[in-house]
Amino acid sequence: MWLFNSNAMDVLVQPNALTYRVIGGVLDVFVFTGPRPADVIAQYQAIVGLPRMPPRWGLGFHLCRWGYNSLARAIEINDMMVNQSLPRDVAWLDIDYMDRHLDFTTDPVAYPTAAFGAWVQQLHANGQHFVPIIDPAISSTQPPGAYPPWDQGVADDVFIRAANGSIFIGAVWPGPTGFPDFTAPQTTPWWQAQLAAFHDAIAIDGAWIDMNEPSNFVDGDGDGVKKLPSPTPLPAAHSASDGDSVSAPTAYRGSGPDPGDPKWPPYLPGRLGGATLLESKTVAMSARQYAGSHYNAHNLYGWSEGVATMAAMEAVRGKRGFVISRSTFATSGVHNGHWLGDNEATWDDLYYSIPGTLTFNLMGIPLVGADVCGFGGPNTTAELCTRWQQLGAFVYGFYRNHNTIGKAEQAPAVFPDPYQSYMRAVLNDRLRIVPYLYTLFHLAHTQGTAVTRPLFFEFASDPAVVAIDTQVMLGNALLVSPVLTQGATSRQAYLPPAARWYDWYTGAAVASTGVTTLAAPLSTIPVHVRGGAIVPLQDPNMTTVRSALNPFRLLVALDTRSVAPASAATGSLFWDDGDSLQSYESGACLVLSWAATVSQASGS
Ligand code: MIG
Repeated sequence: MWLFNSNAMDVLVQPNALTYRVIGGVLDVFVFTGPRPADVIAQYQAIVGLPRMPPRWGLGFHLCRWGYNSLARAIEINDMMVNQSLPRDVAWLDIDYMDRHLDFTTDPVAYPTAAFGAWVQQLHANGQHFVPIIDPAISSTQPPGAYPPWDQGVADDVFIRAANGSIFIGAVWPGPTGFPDFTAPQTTPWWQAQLAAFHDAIAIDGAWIDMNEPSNFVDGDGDGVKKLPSPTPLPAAHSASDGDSVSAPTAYRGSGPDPGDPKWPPYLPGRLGGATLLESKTVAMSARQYAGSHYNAHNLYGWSEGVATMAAMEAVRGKRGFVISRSTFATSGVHNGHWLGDNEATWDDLYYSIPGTLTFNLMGIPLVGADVCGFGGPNTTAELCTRWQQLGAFVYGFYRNHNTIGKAEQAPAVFPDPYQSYMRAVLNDRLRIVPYLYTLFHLAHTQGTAVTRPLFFEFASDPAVVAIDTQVMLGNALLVSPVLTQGATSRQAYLPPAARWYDWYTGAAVASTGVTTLAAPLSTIPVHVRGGAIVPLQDPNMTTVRSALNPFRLLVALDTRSVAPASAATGSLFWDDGDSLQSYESGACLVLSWAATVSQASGS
C-alpha cells in the first residue's frame, strides 16, 4: 500500500495493521495487488514513472571526500589512483572547492579556476568524469553586483518567501542564505543559467545535490523561544509492538504556544525520534512556495531540486545527466539517484547499507548506494574499507567512496598491499560487470525491475529466503554474499536449492542444499552465478569509457537440468554510446539476447 502524500507523517507497522498518521494534504491511497513481490514494485513504478537511464560512466567507481582542501591534493590522489592502476571513473569535490562556501564559485587560493578547469579537461582526456557538490541555499549577504546567483535570483523572484512576504532567510555554509523555490517555473531557467556559467569555467559532468531536506542551521522562523519545554511522551499504546488498536494521538493537541502557526500542528509526527519542533533545522512551515506552503511542500524540496537540476544539466551539457541527491521523494528515480547520507565507518553501517540499497531499489531509485568505507565516525580500517569496496562493487548501483573532513584518507590508493591489491581486484570486477549492470539499468528503465533485489524477488516460493538481508541478488544472475564482520574469513550463506550455482571466480559448480559455509578470505567477496543465466562482461581498463573499447565476454552458466530444446541459459545486453540523450527511445542502441541450449547427447 502506498499513501501518496507529502506532509509530515508517522507510519506504524504493527502485527495486524498499518497505521498512517498524516497532518495534512490529500489522501491518495494505492494498493498494489502483485501477486509476486516483483510485480508490486513494477506496479508502483508504472504509476510514479520508471527510473532514468544513467550515463554508463555513472556506474563506474566514484571517489570523493570532504576536505582535500586544495586542488593540488585532489590531483595528487587522482594521480596516485591512475599510477597504481586503481580504476576511478569519477572524481568528486565537496564544499571545500568553493570560495567561502558560495555556490558556483571556486576558492581563488586553494582551487584557482584556471588550473581547476584545466584539471577537469585532463580528467576528460583520461576517460574520467567530474562531479562537484552544489548546495541549494544561496548567500544573501554579498555586496550588490558581486554575486550574480543571488542578484539574478532576486531579480527573477526565485526564492522562498516568509509569511510576511519578504525573502525567507536561513543560514547554511556560506552564512545567511535564501532558498530557491524549485517548484516555481522561473527557478529552473535561473538555476540552469548558474550551472551554465559555472560549466563554462569548470566542465562539470554531473551534480551532487546535498542539504536539500532543506537543511538550515537555524530553526524555521528563527523563533526558538517558544519551543515546548519538554516532549510530551506518547501513550504506551503507540508502541510498535501494538496490535491493531491504536488510540487517538493526544500529544501536542492544542498545546503549542501559537495554535494558529503551522509550526505548531495539533499532532507532531516523529515524536518517537525525539523531535520537538516541526520546523527544526529547516525552512519555516509558514513560508510560501509556488506549490503551496512549506508546511505542505517541505518533503518535496529535494525532489523538486532534483527535477530542476537534471533538466538544467541535460540542457547545459546536451548529454545524459547524472544527479545524486540526499533528499528524494516518490518519482525522484525518474530524474536522479540517491546516496544514503552520513553513515559511519563501522561494520554495523556496512550491514545497514544493504537494506537501505534494497529499499531504494523497491521505490524505483536503483541508482543508490552508501558512502563506501564510511563517512563519519572513526577512521576506517584497511579491512573494513576492503570489505566495503567489495560490497559496493556488487551491491550498489551508485558506487562511491566518500569521507568526512578531518578523517584519515581512505582512497584505495593510500592503502598498502595486500589491501590495495584486493581493492584493485574488485574495482576491476566492477568494470567487468558493467555491461550486465548497464543492461539491468536498461531493464529498470523500461520495465521497472529492481537492479539490486532481495532474494525473495527471485525465489518467491522458497520460505527460507524471506528474512535474508545479508545477501542480495544483483539482477537475476548474481548472488552476492558479502562479509559483514571483522576478522571473518568465511560466512554462512544460503544458496537457494531451486537453482544451480557456480563460483564467480573459478566457475566451479557449487553443490547446495541450502545453508552453506563459504570461504571468504579478505581477498574476495563471495559471488555466485545462477545456472540458466548468460552474463555479458567486458575486460576492464581503468574507466567505463576505456573499458568500452575492450572485448566483451559472455559468461554462460548452464542450468544443466533442462533438456534440449529448452534453453539451458538466457541473457541479454543493452549497449549504446553511454551518454547520449534518449538513446533507447531514438533507437541509437543495440539490444541483444542470447539463448544457449544443451544437446541431449552430451547431457551436460
Ligand atoms: O553539513 O558538504 O551528507 O556527504 O560531505 C554537512 C559536506 C554537509 C553533508 C553530506 C556529506 C558532505 C557534507 N554535507
